[in-house]
Amino acid sequence: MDSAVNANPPGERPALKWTQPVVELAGTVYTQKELATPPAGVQIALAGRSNVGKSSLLNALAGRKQLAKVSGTPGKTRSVNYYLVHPWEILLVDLPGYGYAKAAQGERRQWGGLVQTYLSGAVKPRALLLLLDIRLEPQKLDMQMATYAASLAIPVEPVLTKADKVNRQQRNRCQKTWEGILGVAAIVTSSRDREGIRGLWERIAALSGASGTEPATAGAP
Ligand SMILES: Nc1nc2c(ncn2[C@@H]2O[C@H](COP(=O)(O)OP(=O)(O)O)[C@@H](O)[C@H]2O)c(=O)[nH]1
Ligand SMILES: [Mg+2]
Repeated sequence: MDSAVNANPPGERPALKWTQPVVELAGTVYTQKELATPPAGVQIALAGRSNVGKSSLLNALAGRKQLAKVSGTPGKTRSVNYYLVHPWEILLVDLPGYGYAKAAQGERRQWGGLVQTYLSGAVKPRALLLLLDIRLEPQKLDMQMATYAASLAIPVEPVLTKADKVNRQQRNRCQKTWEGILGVAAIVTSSRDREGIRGLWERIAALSGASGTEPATAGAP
């Protein structure tokens, strides 16, 4: 047999090259009514307490400074933002942050309505990235969020934020705690240092069924 026809013999796969996905804001919705007809397609949701660093993480993922607004005054965003990821054509769905102590009753009800409508809706996300501040012990609202997603059969992926703010020992302890609670290894990130950002993209790709890599073309750097 002519070996030349065997283009890709075992052990000689082409090297895989990472390409930074491009992220763009595809839409923002403020009401449950608008959420009732969600866009179709593969979706990965992000949730976390207000001020956990969700906007910063989205910006770090996108490699852009101002895709999502980083807030000095937490608790201001009461919307669901859809971010389209190229070239995988999946959506990152940014859910409003919870647990802002000064939020008015009506605001909390609106938050609950949006999150519940989205998560229990017709287009379920493949996974919920649950953002957790690496400096904090598990909070009641985080546990409730995780339990709620699990009750809807949505896999919960713990993503620890602000890793630059703790030492090795604190980081390990937080990782172990969440792995014990959720049974999944937590991804450690820092938007400031960009630690874990590529790893998070790879996790997102795996969860959504996108490969995240493409064969390196000859002569590519
Ligand atoms: N040191 C550090 N600060 C962060 C990091 N991520 C976010 N922050 C800060 O935490 C605050 C809240 O961030 P933001 O992204 O607006 O949080 P959000 O409310 O969850 O969207 C801001 O002051 C950010 O600068 C990080 O990785 N490291
Ligand atoms: Mg934000």
